[in-house]
Amino acid sequence: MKVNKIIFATGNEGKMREVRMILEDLGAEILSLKEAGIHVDVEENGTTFEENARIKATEIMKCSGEIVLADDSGLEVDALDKEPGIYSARYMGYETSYHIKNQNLVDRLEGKKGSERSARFVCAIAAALPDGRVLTTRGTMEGEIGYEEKGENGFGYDPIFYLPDYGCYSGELSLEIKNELSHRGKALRLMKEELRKLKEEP
Ligand code: ITT
Repeated sequence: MKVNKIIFATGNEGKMREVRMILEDLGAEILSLKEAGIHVDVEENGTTFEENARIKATEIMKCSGEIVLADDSGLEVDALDKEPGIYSARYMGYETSYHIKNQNLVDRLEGKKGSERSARFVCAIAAALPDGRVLTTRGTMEGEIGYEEKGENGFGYDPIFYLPDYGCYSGELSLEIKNELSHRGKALRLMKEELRKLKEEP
């Protein structure tokens, strides 16, 4: 099967930077929605990360006819019943700045220490193929919610996500290191293997 053009269905530039770097050696052209000239707003009304990724990828595949990858990702905070979870982008409203969202999560964990602040980033990736098949992969990155924002890199909740094993915040990681450790990096590398297998198919 030909795998020379892939659309990654996201409007998030931070994600796109990570994706391009990881899929670079697949030898395929990777286009964002904007670059592919697609302007559809897909309603992510699933109840799991996987379901949302499948909905998004399938919808965009139908209007483009190309292989489409989509991810759904988010932050699960254990002490908050895994909030914001699949609502991570919508948490406190799409227009609310991450500075405010991050401070709100820190405030809600007041009085909690160490492992009581445990959290993880989750990423599910779906690939919708023109022949109707949909493949999914998942990756996670474990950590804790810190006490204040740190670091200028990354996006979203990266500045409050502390990695105890590395003694730093996700917002302090270079793109290269974040891609090695992150939920999206792990899920994408698994998906890259699936895409390599597809390339072998007649
Ligand atoms: P698209 O739907 O267009 O891809 P989005 O930002 O809405 O963009 P999601 O629905 O997957 O993407 O929401 C994921 C949210 O979870 C994202 O906006 C961040 O708030 C958070 N998030 C996911 N991965 C993250 C990461 O690597 N670093 C920081 N925050 C992340």
